[in-house]
Amino acid sequence: MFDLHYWPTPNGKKVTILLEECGVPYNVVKCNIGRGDQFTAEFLHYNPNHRMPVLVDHAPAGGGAPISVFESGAIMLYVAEKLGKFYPQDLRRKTEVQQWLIWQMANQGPKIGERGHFGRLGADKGDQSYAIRRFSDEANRLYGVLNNRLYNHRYLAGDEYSIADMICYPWSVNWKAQGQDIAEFPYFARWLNELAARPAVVKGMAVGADFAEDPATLPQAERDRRTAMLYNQRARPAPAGGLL
Ligand SMILES: N[C@@H](CCC(=O)N[C@@H](CS)C(=O)NCC(=O)O)C(=O)O
Repeated sequence: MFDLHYWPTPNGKKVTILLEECGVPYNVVKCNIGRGDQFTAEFLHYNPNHRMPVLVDHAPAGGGAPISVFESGAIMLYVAEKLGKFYPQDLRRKTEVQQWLIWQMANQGPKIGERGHFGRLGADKGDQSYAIRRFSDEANRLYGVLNNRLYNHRYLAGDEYSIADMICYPWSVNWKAQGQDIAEFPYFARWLNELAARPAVVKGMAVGADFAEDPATLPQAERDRRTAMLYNQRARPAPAGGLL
């Protein structure tokens, strides 16, 4: 059985899509990143990078203690390899999947994430026009990369639907909020529509839809605490007594 430490964001939904596609049971452990659950001692033990998702496999291949995995890309590879699904193992097809999966982790996620960050900032944080233009352009470039790949391939890794598609999908659905015009990317639109119609994608995207909190219901002191915690994060000090 898998435990998935999860909050309904694009990085979390990559994994729920895969688990739904595989049809395996899993237990969602709420990791409320607005409240700061990613900084608890238990969570930091799983992920020193204090970011969700984290997967804990209580029945790893070969037995023994549970295995925990952080970084959504590593989780996708772990699950797909364990279950032997959506991740072909012959050299050429495996390499195609890996390069598109790592493309997502190194490009689409970070750049579109920054587009969202600067786009959400209020006027009290100063003029964000350069940052918004910079990351809107990057998002546009990346949609173009997807579009050009999908021009003559049905799926990102070729003819077969794989974890490369699943990892990109949740970061692709909000093109409008990212200032993009989907009419510019017809091959991407064909792929997006096909994935959107898959029942497991619909189910995976909906996990945690009822988790949302209305910040307006929180006391002002708690809202201030959350803002201070989420913005301007800097290095956490290492405990004393380590290897020097
Ligand atoms: N590269 C990481 C990114 C994970 C990540 O950024 N998670 C966000 C939510 S989408 C998070 O936990 N944020 C908590 C915070 O900002 O403190 C992955 O793909 O797993």
